[in-house]
Amino acid sequence: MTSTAAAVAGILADAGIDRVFGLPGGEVLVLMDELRRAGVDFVLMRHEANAGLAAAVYGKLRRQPGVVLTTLGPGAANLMLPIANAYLDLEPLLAISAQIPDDFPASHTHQLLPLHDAYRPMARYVEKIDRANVFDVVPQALANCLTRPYGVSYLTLSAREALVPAATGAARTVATTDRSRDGAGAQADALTTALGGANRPLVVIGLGIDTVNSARIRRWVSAWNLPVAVTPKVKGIVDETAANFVGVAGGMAADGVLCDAIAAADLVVGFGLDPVEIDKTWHAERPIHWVLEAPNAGGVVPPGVALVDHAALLDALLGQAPPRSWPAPFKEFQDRRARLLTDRAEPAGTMWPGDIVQALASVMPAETIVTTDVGSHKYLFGQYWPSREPETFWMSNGLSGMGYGISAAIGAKLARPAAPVLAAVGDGGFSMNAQELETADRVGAPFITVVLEDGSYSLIKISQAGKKLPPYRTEFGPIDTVKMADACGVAALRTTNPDELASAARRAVDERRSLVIAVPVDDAHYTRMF
Ligand SMILES: Cc1ncc(C[n+]2csc(CCOP(=O)(O)OP(=O)(O)O)c2C)c(N)n1
Repeated sequence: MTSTAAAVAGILADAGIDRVFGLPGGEVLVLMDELRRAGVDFVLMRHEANAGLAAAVYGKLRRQPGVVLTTLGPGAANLMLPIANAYLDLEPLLAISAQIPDDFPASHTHQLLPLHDAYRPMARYVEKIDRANVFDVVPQALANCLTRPYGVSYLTLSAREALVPAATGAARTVATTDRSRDGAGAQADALTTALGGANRPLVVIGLGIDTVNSARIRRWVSAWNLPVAVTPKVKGIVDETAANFVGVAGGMAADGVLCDAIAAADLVVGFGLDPVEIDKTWHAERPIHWVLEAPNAGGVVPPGVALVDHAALLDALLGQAPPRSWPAPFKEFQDRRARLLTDRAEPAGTMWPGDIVQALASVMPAETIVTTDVGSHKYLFGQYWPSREPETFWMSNGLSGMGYGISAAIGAKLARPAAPVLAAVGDGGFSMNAQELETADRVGAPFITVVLEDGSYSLIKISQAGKKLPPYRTEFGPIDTVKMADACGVAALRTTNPDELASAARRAVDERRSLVIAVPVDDAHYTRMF
């Protein structure tokens, strides 16, 4: 007889899930053991939120749901951040937690939380697994995560039900939504006509593009020499070192320049553009020629827009000659953007933030996966890290939740063991989950962490000053980054010398080992770039 827990484990293993991330409690031990027996590794982390964030990145890179498993009550409550993140950052996440069995006495309220009610608004599929429904519910949950836009499924399984024999059956086959191939030719013609009438067109590529179409969209924007911008979460979909790259739109450094460029465009093509990444309202205030393959976050499709298969549309465009040429209409904005990085203030005892990006970019291979946490450093790396390959840049931007950088680095390194991984984090975010450095080493996921030390929640401090409020409680005392890394068993150094930063990072890549590099920065310098 197969227990319900064994059935869950078998379905996940058959679906190609080889790792589940989490932190256990007594109520999930049986399921964990069944996962082990099914050949699914349990990646033991030090906080459920970090486990969920890592799982989602791992899953998205492998084009399957990331799976996180927690106990009931507090462990399940700690899933709020990764579920919210996967919901707004469109990452495929299957979260499973334990729950109090239904037949416990009503007076048993210990650790009882309304988990389904808590997560239903963000998860598109929420169910309680039981012996009778397991072969239906688990495949449905997996398929829902991969239905675009990617998202969250949430399942509970009580420790009691886990042990009960499952009803006999086989896992149901559930298809994810297919893309309509209709209308690609007509939409290609409409876009060509619109471009033919534009002097300053700007293609803004967003989170709604599938990276399988990276080669096609690169060919198109380069063959037609179209000016192109991207939103942060699709950095690398086009080569950001190419001459037609205008910048990263969506609240990063130099946002004023990008907003000015968008305002100066006489045609904005929103290619998979999802406003979930945009913190201003230009997406609603100016006409956009939408080219969407799937609904945007929250299931939104702009009025009158028909979804279209991007591959078919790009193939149709590639079969045509460009309707005209556009000789660098955004050069002035590209120059302004570049100057903000290089017009350096003279740092005293710190490193110019722009030097950090440039030093690291000069030595890290193009296939390096960069993750960031949330704060000023995200704005810096989001705008200026020169992403060259798809799926090589990961940040929380729909939610913008701190704690992402190190967790995402673990998920990314496990998914792409051959690629160097670099996490750029602030000292505030680092102190939220630096303990996962021990996890990374233990599970064989070494990466480089660069901690930009400014002794403050600098993005918030800058915002405080911008609102003309007095500085108040946005600075914190020092925690020695080097000692924290050392305590987790990871080598570390501190430097304000760009050459030393670059050579230390390169050595760690060559030696395939973890390294933490603390870099003192002056938070006032960020304001020159924002
Ligand atoms: C979980 C969470 N809490 C609070 C915030 C608000 N917030 C955004 S940026 C930021 C400052 C981050 O400080 P740090 O990690 O040191 O990075 P820095 O801004 O200094 O680069 C804060 C508190 C958030 N985005 N996420």
